Amino acid sequence: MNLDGLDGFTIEVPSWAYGNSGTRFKVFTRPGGPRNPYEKISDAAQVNRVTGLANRVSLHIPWDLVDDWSGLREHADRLGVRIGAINSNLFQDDDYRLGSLCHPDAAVRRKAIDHHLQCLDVMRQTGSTDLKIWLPDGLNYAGQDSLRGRQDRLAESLGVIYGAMDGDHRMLLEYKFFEPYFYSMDIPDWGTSLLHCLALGQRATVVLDTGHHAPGTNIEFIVMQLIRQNRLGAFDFNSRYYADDDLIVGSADPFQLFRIMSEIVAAGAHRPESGVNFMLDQCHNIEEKIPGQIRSVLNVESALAKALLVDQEALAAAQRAGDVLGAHQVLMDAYETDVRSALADRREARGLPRDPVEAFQATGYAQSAAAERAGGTQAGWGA
Ligand code: RM4
Ligand code: MN
Repeated sequence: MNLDGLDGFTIEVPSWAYGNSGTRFKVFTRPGGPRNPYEKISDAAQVNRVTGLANRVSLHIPWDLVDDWSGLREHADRLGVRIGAINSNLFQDDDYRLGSLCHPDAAVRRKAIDHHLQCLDVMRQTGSTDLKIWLPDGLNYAGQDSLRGRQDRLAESLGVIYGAMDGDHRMLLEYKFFEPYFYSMDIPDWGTSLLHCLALGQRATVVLDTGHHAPGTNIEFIVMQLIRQNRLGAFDFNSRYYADDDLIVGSADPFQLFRIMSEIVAAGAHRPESGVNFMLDQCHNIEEKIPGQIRSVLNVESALAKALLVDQEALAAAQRAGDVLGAHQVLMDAYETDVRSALADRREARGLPRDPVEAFQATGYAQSAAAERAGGTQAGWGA
């Protein structure tokens, strides 16, 4: 089984997956939860240690602000990981009730822009090159504000942020079709995100969060189209049944994940030089967090491995011949291949444990963290 295409493939993990999280009704705490960004990075590094696949950690600002960035950077270095995308936060301030970058009041827009300038500074301090923006702006009622006026304000605000970026910085612009507002979001879909990116310039790219679409949306089509335009900057992987469920990627619909990875492989976008940042954006509310992240990383690896097995020549031949069932069969043959032992062999050959979850449990890390971190204030979703 040729899985060479996995060489160099990595997945970025989010700092917020390790802190306490919960539902809209209850944030659950568990012993050993990280109390600060250093401990979040320590937890994240465990995922890389047993999978060899996750050497970057995304930060969320201001949740992960520290006084000494070089200290945090060295801490990450020592643990074999580095700081990845810097995520801004436009959804936890009273001033943003009616929006942030789209707000009707120029002073609020300025505040939101300034927050991004702060994020750019964090990038300079941490060596990060990706500024990730999820815009929570939107309307709950028709007539509440001008739909068009808000797009104009957004374009202007993004232009200021883009203009402040360094030459090696990228803007990653996320879309989401509903929530926290329900009549209209200001970046509800990939088309809107892409239009803003095209207007901004080459270094503005779209983030596709797999949980941010209406049920039934053909996500792999969007993946194909964005790659075709050279504007797929990043993935936020997770799974959904109903809304933005943020469950473990590949748990709800592994076949969808395979179809997405097949479009990635068909375009060669799994290779590091493609510039697509494969990230997780998940919360582990009821399951253990570090094992949940390990499982997630392995699910993406497994879907990619299967996608690499697609016989591209046979597929193209069947498509040329109009052989509908034959072409479909080529995909299904790859999807139905059991890649588990081949992946375990590959891990072993690279000095990694065959079963990463089991290996993590055997380290006793969770128990030591629970003992060492007792008594402090745990970082929650938003702290
Ligand atoms: C949003 C979006 C962003 C994430 C926040 C916490 O729904 O997916 O990527 O940063 O949640
Ligand atoms: Mn996301």
